[in-house]
Amino acid sequence: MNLQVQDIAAHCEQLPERFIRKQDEEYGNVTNSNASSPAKIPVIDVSLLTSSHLELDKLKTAITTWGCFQAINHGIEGSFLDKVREVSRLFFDLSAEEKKKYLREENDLEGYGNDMVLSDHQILDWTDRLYLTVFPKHQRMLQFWPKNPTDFREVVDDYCSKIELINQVILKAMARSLNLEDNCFSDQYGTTNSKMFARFNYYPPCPWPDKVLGVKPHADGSAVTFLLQDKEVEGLQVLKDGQWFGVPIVPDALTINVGDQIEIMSNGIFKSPVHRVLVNTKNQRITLAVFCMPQTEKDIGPVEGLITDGTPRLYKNVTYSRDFFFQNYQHGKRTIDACKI
Ligand SMILES: O=C(O)CCC(=O)C(=O)O
Repeated sequence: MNLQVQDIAAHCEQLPERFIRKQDEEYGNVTNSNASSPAKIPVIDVSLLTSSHLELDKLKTAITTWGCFQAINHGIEGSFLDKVREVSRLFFDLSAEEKKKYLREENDLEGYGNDMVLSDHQILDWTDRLYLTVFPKHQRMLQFWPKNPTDFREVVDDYCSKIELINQVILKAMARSLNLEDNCFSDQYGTTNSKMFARFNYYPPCPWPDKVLGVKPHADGSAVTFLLQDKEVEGLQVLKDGQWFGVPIVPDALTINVGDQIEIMSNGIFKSPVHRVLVNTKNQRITLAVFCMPQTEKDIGPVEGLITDGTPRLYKNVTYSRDFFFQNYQHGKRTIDACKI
């Protein structure tokens, strides 16, 4: 098992070669940011999505252009979001010895650790993670769920249940924004509830921020992703029209993005955006990404109502498994390209 990035940040005087981004890789230029342009990531009021056509139109525009938005009035109290941030921080604050109790197996994602290494050429991300399956409940691997802080499990369970409620609202709103049946996306989830993974991301300060990335450019394999940003430290950027835009911190908002599976189900109308994370020299950053998606036993594909003579089917029906996604992701490739007709 490699050293955790937190240990490298604390003890190494030289940046290990394996983290250095190459200028010639796709999107390899770490400094190519559009920091001078004000970010225009749309803000959507979730409480209006069931009643306001205007808000539905805003949602549609947001996810057909940016693929993401800042969700406000989503129903989770700011004080509870702070609690989620606190248990996440307390976990990463534990000693290295204590955290290693939750270390993932070398070839598995579940648990605590840094990038899973799949090839000698892979460039590593400047982040440590705790990766947990949350739903369905019977698939939880509780040996990886921290016992310390003592309320970690309860808080994460509660948070993810609340996220699932918002997820259902968003899936229906997406469908209505296209004049489709409310359940046309959720029907593809099958009879069981969604699958949900939580990824706690810890980015230590880095003396070489122009040489590394917190997370390499990628799009998500989920249907929908819910990101709880750090309260103070920015770092996330989204690619739009060939430019990187910083995603600002909006108090108490959740940053929501479309994943590959909704891009496929919407036959390419909604975009699963490429995004990446920059790091900085001074401040650690902690975020929590929750990935919601159908059970993998079920194939997904474009909704029939969206396929017409003028808008032919763009994607095959696929079983979008975690392994299928990560085989491409770790090599910096987009999994969705393998789904195109
Ligand atoms: O930490 C962030 O801002 C984004 C994390 C992310 O993209 C991921 O976990 O896939």
